[in-house]
Amino acid sequence: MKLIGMLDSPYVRRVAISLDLYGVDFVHEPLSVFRTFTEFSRINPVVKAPTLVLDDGTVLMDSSLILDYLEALAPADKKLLPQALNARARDLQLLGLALAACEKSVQIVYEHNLRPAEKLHAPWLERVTGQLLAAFSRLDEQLARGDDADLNQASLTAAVAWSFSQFTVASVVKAADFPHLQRLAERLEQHPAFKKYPIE
Ligand SMILES: N[C@@H](CCC(=O)N[C@@H](CS)C(=O)NCC(=O)O)C(=O)O
Repeated sequence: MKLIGMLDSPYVRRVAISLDLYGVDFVHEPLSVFRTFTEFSRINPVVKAPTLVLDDGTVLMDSSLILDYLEALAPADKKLLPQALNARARDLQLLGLALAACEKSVQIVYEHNLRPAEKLHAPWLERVTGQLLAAFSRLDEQLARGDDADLNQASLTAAVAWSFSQFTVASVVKAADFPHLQRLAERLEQHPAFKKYPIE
């Protein structure tokens, strides 16, 4: 398998860390959706990171769809989502919040980096910032019930989303306001799978 995309994408990073935890052999090709657009488009014409190319040539995209495939592939003792319905619903709730936080962080980054300064749209930025803070607030509240959570898909994605926000939009997302997320990420960033696939 080949994972295409750079680790400065939280979506690519959650897939890379998950692949490592599942124990799946893969090659990482850190192509940029911006700087190496043409090379990326030869693998996936839609140019979305992450892209996962399976050994039979099937091209998957969207981190959650890729992880759906990998979770199905994983043996019972390596699965990262709970099988029990209640526990699964709780983890999917956390994942929804973490992924919304990733999306809103990325939108803020794109608004600042891809648009000419005079074309920044303040009401849009304000809306997205409010959504981002709402997602992290709910996530932090949920984690308050147990930020000693095991390493699983929900906790790893929450930590990846948090670290990404601190890497890109820390002036908007103040670490002191989200102590449980900060603690969770500090702990999981020490795990070998996180260290192997750092934000860069
Ligand atoms: N929902 C998607 C989001 C992926 C995404 O937006 N990735 C960004 C990089 S962080 C990307 O491909 N950007 C290029 C583009 O959208 O044109 C996922 O979970 O994989």
